[in-house]
Amino acid sequence: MQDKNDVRVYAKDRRLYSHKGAVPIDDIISADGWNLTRKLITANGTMPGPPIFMYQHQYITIIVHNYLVNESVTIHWHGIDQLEHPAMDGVAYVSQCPILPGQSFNYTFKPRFGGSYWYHSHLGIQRDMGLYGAFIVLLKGEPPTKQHIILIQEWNHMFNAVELLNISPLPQPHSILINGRGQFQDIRAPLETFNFNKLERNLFRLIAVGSHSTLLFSIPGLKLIVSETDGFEVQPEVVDKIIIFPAERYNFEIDLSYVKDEMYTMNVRVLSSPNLTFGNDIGFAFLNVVNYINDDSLVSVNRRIDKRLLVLNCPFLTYPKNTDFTCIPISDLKSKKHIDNDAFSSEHIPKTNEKLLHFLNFGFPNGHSSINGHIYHSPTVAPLTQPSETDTNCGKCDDETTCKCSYSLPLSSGSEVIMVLMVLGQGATISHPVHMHGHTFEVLKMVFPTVTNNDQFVFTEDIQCSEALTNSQSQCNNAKWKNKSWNDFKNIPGIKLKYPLRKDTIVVPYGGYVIIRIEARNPGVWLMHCHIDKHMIEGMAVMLNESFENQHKYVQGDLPKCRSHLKSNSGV
Ligand SMILES: [Cu+2]
Repeated sequence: MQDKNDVRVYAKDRRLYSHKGAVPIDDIISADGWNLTRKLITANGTMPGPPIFMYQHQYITIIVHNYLVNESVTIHWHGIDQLEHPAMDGVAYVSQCPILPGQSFNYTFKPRFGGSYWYHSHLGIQRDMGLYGAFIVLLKGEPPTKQHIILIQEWNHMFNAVELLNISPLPQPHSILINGRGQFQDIRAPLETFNFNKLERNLFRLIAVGSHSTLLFSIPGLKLIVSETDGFEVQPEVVDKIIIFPAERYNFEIDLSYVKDEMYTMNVRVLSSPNLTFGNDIGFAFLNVVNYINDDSLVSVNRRIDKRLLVLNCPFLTYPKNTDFTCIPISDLKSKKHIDNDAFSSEHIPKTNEKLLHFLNFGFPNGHSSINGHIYHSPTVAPLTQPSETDTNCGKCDDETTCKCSYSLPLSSGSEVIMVLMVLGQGATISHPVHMHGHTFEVLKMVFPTVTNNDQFVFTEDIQCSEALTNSQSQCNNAKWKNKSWNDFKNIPGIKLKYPLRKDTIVVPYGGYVIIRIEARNPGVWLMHCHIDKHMIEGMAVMLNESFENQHKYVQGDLPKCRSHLKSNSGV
């Protein structure tokens, strides 16, 4: 560590010092206290960047100035669906051209739903270098609430995060940071402390901002009442631990009946895919209870009666190699209220009778990071603003052949779109956290692999990958339902059309699938991708080209254009 004048700083007893004496901990990005430096890219000089708070239904303008000398940048507002504002989505070479060094970009948009969101760079691997922060949309009329933002991420000591792209498999992190602070081994670096006042309403907003690790979060001794995920309220669920995949968010309150007058720790550990085996906790923060009162009447909701530990969001139903975890799949959560799809749609884009069904398989057929065998190749223009210059030809891909191209799925205006997201076939290795831009989607059903007594995963057989090959032999690039009647999703047993969960990032279980639904009534080009940075950069992405004929109505004409220049001007 070093200060702004390059003076060496070290951590001791949760404080920071240089040879001149004590250093204010807010002046230094101390991370996990490790002695050497790392290259960071930050917003306004801090990691995390400054939190942004606003109320729903307000317009917000954020002007991003790129003061970097060597790098372009964009900022994505993760979870904001940018209805009728597709050019504000902040995805380089999809919704806009990168902001070049010295240039600026005005992001103006209007979030409609209160909730926990976050912002991050959507170019290269800058998010892993520190370019992220919380983006909180408050509900109008919300009771006074103490807001606690918990940004968690894994932390590695390589000087430049770009090195992550050259390492396979991805390395185990050295530590986990909570709001930019953690501890490496026995270095007692400063940690984040949350002051919990029992006399106030306290809302915790857990946001996974890391690059690739699946994390297990808990506050030992306390029960967490989960009330929201990805910006949408759910019927409260009391759990002991939350599994959180990159880019997911969970809001929770603490069941007050368990709170004693003491200092608690928040603990985070890494789960190794696909079995989610774990080692010790390597991420920590303090929860300091103030204004303690002893009141046994403070039980907030009915709890499941279970002596085992309740773990939310397992990508399977039975936890392998573990006897005291009871899994609560995320699909067990129900939305708190029914929200009609019209609320997520442009009123200018009428619903049609067209129904689309897409199977999307996330994996590594023949080792290639891809969706349906399409290794995503980023265009060198922004397809939203330069559609005629975008080449989305994927003609060389077929059922059992991977190819590299700018994979794009047309979603016709007003159609109802069912997607079956899956991890099957010969390229299935782990579960993938999949994020859709431009929408939140309804989660209609999740199907998990069966975990046998000796911890083998038996994959679902609901889906047929190929006519000629078995599912495990096939790349599964062109899947279909085994039972043809399921092509009408209403015939699928267990489909949840009442109070379905709404999310923008969901784990697609290794050996299973997720059925989601959207209506194609938000014109734009929206990226859908695995939120493990390395997987996305290597090709696990697809553009949703939604309501193409209407896109130009929502794209201002004066947005910058970008392209390569390859022709010779000299006529040679
Ligand atoms: Cu992935």
